[in-house]
Amino acid sequence: MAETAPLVRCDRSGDVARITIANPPVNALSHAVRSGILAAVEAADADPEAVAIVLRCDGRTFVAGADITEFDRPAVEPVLSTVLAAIDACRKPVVAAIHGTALGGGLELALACHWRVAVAGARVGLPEVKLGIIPGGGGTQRLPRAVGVEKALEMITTGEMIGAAEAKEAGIIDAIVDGDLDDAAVAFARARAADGARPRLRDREDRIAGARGQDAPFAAARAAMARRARGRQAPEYAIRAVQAAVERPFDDGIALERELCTELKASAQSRAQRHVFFAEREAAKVPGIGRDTPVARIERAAVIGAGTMGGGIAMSLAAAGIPVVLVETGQEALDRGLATIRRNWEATARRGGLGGATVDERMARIRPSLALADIADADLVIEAVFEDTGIKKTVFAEMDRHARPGAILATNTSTLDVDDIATATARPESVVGLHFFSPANIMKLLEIVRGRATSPSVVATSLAVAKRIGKVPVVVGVCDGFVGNRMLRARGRQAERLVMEGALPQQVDRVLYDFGFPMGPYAMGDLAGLDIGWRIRREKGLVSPVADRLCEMGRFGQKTGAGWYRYEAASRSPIPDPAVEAIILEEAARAGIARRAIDDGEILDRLLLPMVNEGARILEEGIALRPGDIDIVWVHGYGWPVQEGGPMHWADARGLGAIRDRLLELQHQHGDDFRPAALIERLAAEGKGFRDLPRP
Ligand code: T1G
Repeated sequence: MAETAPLVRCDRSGDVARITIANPPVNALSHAVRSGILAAVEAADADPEAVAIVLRCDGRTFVAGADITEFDRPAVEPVLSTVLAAIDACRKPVVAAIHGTALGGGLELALACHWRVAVAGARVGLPEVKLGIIPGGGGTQRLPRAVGVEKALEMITTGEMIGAAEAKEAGIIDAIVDGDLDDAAVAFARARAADGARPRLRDREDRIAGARGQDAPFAAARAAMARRARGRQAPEYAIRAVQAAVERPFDDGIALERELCTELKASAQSRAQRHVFFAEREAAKVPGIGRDTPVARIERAAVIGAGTMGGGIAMSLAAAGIPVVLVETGQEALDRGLATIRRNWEATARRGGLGGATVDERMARIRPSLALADIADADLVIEAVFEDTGIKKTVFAEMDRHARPGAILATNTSTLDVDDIATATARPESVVGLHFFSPANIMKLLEIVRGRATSPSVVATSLAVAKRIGKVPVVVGVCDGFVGNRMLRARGRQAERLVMEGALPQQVDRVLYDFGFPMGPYAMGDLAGLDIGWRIRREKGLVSPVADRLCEMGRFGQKTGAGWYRYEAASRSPIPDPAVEAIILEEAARAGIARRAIDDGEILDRLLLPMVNEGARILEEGIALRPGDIDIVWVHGYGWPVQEGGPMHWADARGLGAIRDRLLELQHQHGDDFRPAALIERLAAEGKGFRDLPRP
């Protein structure tokens, strides 16, 4: 059997010991790696020929953290803090040589070293809160001692990484090296051996002493997290751990940190967030799309339609460095689209979010045009015109005529039949749906809608483009509404029934807000504009009594100052409107409905269970490959709270037996909208969950 390469090895560069971690793909700190580092540190420290130690990694990155796959198992010694204590005890200077992303336990490993050097492109962070936990390897105790309390609180409670220059400025990185990192780290270590310095962050007090007895920085962090991470436990636990770093001796703080991290690791929120972490990555793995599937080079793109969606899509492409031709039919619409793009980037620039680029540099990547012929050089053409099949087919016929052979022709449709649109071209194998979510330059979800004829290469290229422009892709099949909007409609039907039967918009919205959504269906409708749904209903001959009356009154939502709610000048805060309640009462009476008080629990079940039910049918029909894909659609496309893991994970956590029983109850009370999907019946009967479905 082939000898497996050691996960950790130790060699010498002259009089400097080098410990190398080689655990692809991200050098995660598995038990074997931790054991290897411990042995290597002890050996190097005992080596009489070695005057210093460099800790480095093979591959594309320094250690990116603990091995998350080990979290569901009991911790096995040596745990990370045991390894870090051995580094603490080293008599020789230990230098961490950082490239790629030193994250979580990786940064904690580096912080336990005496010195840290990095290449300019390196990034560091403590992203544990994104997994529903807090740093468990001393990060909450050492980082404040390196960068001060405020910066440490910001980094730990947000989980965001920072670049090497910022990290040096803050006090994490001691030197940014040019040229070969290894050579530089060895030379740096040798120099430190000569000057005898062995600074340990655990011994430093200067950056935290000023915060002793102060509540302000912690109160400010709590206020920030109340807005940014509403309902999540981990940020609060992180603040407590950092507060302990200030108020308690180092080892007491370490003990509290470990206690809090261990508690969170076992929490439902962390299980949900770890599920989302892996589901995001799983969603990009599509059967039949492998490393050998050709991925086309996308060097130039074109977007047809400079409206809200087209403009946002053009921004996403341009921000990723892909030049875009933005095509409109009229100068006024084109100018309006460009002005909106510029305004958005100016706002981003004011927040320092353009990553060093200027607004003009970004705008220069978008070439406006009134001629569809200008898409001729594009490798990817994305249509974002009016949501009407006829119009889209006309545009696709023109795209087919002007686009170069081999170009991908994508539609941003949010519900329409991609297979039907593809019939307008002579190249259906090149047609795909790229369903962006508004605002397209912000929302991370991208539903890649695979038509019957869509080629594997077009799917593979769409996945690559999604990653390149910072989107989270989910490949879905063709049906009305694909995955997200099809489930949203199921929820919307119940929201409307609940308001007719006795609830009010503000109660329905509050129930979902309290569950963790950024807003409920009524506030969301007012934000998006009620006229959109109204047009679709009229085209399909559908009626929504209250919503139709609001639209007939010109109440389209925020853009008209009133919709389901009213809005005072320049405010976006929804204000319940008695006029709307009066309309609801009238329409309920007209429909012969005896209204009743409806409790929050029934509202939540009647909103979320039909979504789970529809999700089960989507899986039965093969429109989604896995339940985790559906979870990713809802977390990244509709604001499902990440600490609840997505609708299918949430249903599994509640138990499909209980879900089935509740659906049957609701079916008995409210009709066949709640008839359990066959898949739920089967899994519940087998005592299983969606997570037990075979992986595609
Ligand atoms: N553990 C296990 N597997 C991991 C992993 C990890 N920490 N990080 C990545 N992977 C897998 C991932 O599932 C994928 O697998 C492959 O590596 C490539 O990842 C003690 C307790 C480092 C920025 O949260 O943010 O340390 O799909 O596709 O886009 O206090 O991975 O190939 O089978 O994401 O180049 C803290 C999580 C852990 C970092 C690279 N660390 N990782 O992104 O590749 S908790 C994190 C990332 C902790 C300590 C605590 C990213 C990345 P597969 P990828 P990428």
